[in-house]
Parts: sequence; structure tokens; C-alpha cells
Amino acid sequence: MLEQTNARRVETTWGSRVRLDSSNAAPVAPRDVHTSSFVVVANRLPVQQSHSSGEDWRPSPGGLASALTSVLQSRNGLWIGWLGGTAAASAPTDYEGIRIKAVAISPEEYSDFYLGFSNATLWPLYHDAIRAPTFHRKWWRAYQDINRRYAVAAAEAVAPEGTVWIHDYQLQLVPDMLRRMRPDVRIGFFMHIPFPPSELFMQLPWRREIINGLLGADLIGFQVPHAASNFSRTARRLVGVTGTDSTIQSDGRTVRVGAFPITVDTTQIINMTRDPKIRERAREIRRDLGNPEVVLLGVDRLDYTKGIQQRLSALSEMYADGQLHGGTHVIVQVAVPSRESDAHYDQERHNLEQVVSALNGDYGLVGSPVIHYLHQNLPFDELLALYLAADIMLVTPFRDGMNLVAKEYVACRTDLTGRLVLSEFAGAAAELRGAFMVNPHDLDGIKEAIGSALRAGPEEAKARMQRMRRRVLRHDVADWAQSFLLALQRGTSA
Ligand code: GDG
Repeated sequence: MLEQTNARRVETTWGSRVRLDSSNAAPVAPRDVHTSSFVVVANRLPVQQSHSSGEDWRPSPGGLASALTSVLQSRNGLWIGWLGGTAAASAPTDYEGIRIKAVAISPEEYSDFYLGFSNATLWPLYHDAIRAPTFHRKWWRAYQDINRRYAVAAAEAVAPEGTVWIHDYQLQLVPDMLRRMRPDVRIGFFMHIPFPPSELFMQLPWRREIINGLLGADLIGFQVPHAASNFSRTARRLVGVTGTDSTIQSDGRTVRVGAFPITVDTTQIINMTRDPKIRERAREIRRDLGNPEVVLLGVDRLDYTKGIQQRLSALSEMYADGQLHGGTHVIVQVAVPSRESDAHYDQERHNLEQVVSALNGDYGLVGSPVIHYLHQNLPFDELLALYLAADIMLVTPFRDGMNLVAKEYVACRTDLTGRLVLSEFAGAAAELRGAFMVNPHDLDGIKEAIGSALRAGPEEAKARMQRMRRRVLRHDVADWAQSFLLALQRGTSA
């Protein structure tokens, strides 16, 4: 947790301070005092403002913050990112031993770059166009401007011949912009979300610019091999580069492309799981739920890609069919607040809450609701207690780069109990073959998979969990970062 009292303050970096046209960029000199030989650039910092005008900091939600904090701690690195608010507040300069440099974003830029191009253009397009992506030239201009701002911040912060690791879909132009400003620097890019097949990607009016932006990296990592080959094929088709799925020749340079499936901090999770307080809290949760026979759990950011409503509809039908019974089968759904200022997400929350209340209205008993719904960001130890309390974990996104929740659940089931129902469209499905797999678009399929998870005997469930744990325990998030950074250093694709 961030120690607010210990946080030192520094001014944030506004775009107006440095103006650079990246297509014609003059080299940027590193600024001695603050340079670091290892810089991470990500949309979000690991801390964010609690209120848009406040100076109150809390850890950022989401997979990226969880994954990278421990990696930077061990490398004395510097993290460049946005604080999550639009007020020109001063930011802490360090967080849990990590140096941080904040990039500021104005309210208009927030609307055009973040809500617009990142979340209403790229996010749906890259997630199978589950929602129709929206294309606006004004958003695209803001995306370029903000990417340039991050590139300048990185160019100033990285030591000569240092390494910059850029993350995710919000910053796809940064690799090429940074290369033009700092040709001495080694650049890695990791995409946390899927990369769509060419047929979908071709819809993007600025498709060539995005591909060229990414090709500025020395190594481009994706969650799964399929995403990597989607990218390489599209690059060959669109911008005339040559090469294979794993090695591209671009502009006289070799760009490596590969799959680096992200994972969780298994050691930390296992250690925390041993904590008697967390185990007692798990028992207490079951007692508070009325000691049901089966606890079914969902933990997701409240996002339309996560398939929460579809899953709850399937569960509702199972109560109606008599496959589930109030008092015997109890659901806990944690929907972590996300992108709250976006009207679509607001609508998503509204729809979800209607399904939740219908479930309780139709099948709950006095003092015994069938679903407990938390629209909250919980402390991680509470999340772990919930994982321990759950007999069946439901992870059914329509499309997901990886899904760390599925891996966290598996990592914490040290006694080999627990069953995982998992979407075949989550990146994690390639590794967690012991899960009960579902096509999240198939309501009957979801019901069948949950039914199979309920009926599986303890021996089958144990064998499945064992298989998944063997896979998850093989690597932790530090190994993931290490393997990416080693490949970046060596110039290989895996
Ligand atoms: C993106 C990609 C990819 C959740 N609720 C709480 C909480 N969490 C933590 C979980 C987990 C993380 O957030 C969620 O990660 P996911 O992977 O499930 O999903 P996204 O946020 O969509 O992440 C995804 C990931 O990036 C990493 O590359 O796997 O595909 O979409 O770690 O534990 N943490 C706390 N309270 C909560 O209430 N503290």
C-alpha cells in the first residue's frame, strides 16, 4: 500500500513543456539527474488519484499494476505513466521503492485519448469488436499527441543505451517515436490485450501508423502466439515488411515478435494463502454466506468484455431449471469499478445490477440471497480469502488477453480443491487445460460447464487442479519479466 505520508512530491510533465514532432524528431538528450537505465512506460502509474482534484493516492486497479510493481522493485527502475486524474496535481516521486514520473493529461485529452481512442476505438476493436468500435479523427489526433508526450518523457528519463519497456494498447506509437528521439536505446513493447486478426484490424483508419509505431520496438511481445502471428501477418500485408511470424525486417532493422504469457506472483500468493488470518477470513466468509454447499465466485473489472451478464444469465437459468438451489448454491460476484466516467460502462453497470437484483428477486430467500454483489475495489487479502472460500471460480470473458484472476485462483488452491470454469477465449485457456472450458457466447455451454464442475468428483477435480497448478507454479511474474527482458537483451523472440 502507498504510504501517503512518505510520498515526496514533484511536478508532473505537461506536453506544453516540450514540443516535438516525432516524424521529424530531433534527438532528445537524457536529463542527468533523473535518468535510469531501466524505464517502464505504461498508461497508468501503480498509484492513482482518489479524486480528480485531490492529493490522495491509492494503488491502481487492474492487471498491469499488479504485475509490474514487483518487477520494478527488483531493478531499481523508473515508471512513467498517468496518475488517473486530470487535475494538475503534484505526484509522489516514489511508490513502494519504485521511482515514478507522472505524465499529465488534461480533461479534454482524457476524453479524446483515454475514453475515446483507447477505450472506444482500440479496446473494442482488439476484443473481437464485441462492441462496435468508434472512429474519430479528433480522438486519433489526441492519441498521437499523448503518445508523443510519453515518448518525450521516456527519452528524457532513460540513461544512454538504457532499456525502455513500453506497455499496452494506449501507447502503440511510442516505440517508433522514442526510437527517432533516442536511437541508442533498446526498446521493448508488450501488449497486454489481444491483437486482432487482420480482417478486424483493417477497419482502423490509422492501421498503418499503428503498425509502424509498434515496429519501432526491438521486441514486441504478446500474450499468446496467435496474437503475435496476427500482428506479423498484418505488418507484412500492410506496410510491406518482410520476414516470418517471429522475425521482421523493417527499415534495415530486425524486429522480434513473440509470445510471453504473463502470469502472477505465485510465491507471494502462496505465502499469503498460508496466513492463518486469511484462512480464517475465508471460513468467516462461508459462514456469512450461510454455510452453503457450494460457493460460486466471479471477480472481474466491470467491463463488457468479461462476459459477466452472460454468466449470470446462465446461472439464473440454472436456478430456474432446478440445477441450482437458493441456500445451497450461493454466488459472489465482485465487479471492480472501472472506466466509470464512460457512459457505456455506466450502462453496463446498470444492466448488470438489474440481472443481479432479478436473480435475488426470483430465487433468493429472506436472509439468504442467491447472489452477493460487490461493486468495489477490495484489498488483495480479501480477494484471496474469497478465492479460498470459493468452490467454483467462474472466468468467462468473451475475449481476454490473459486473465490473471484465473491464475490467481489456481495459485492459491494449495490443497488442490476448487474448480475453474474458464472461457476458451481467455489467453489463460492455452495454459490452464485442467479447467472446465466454455464458449462464453454459448449460454447452454456455460450451463453445461458449470454443471460438469458441480458434478465432478473430488478425484477428478483434484487431478484437474493439479494439472493447472503444475503449469502456473512453473513461472511467476518475475520470470515473465525476466524472460521478456532477456529476449530483448539478446535480440531473440522468446
Ligand atoms: C489486462 C488484460 C491481462 C481485481 N479485483 C481486485 C483486484 N483485482 C486484480 C486481480 C488481477 C487483476 O486485478 C485483474 O487482471 P485481469 O488479467 O483479470 O484483467 P484486466 O484488468 O483486464 O487486465 C488481461 C492483464 O491486463 C495483464 O496482462 O491478463 O487480459 O485485459 O490481478 O487480482 N485487486 C484488488 N482488489 C480488487 O477488488 N486489490
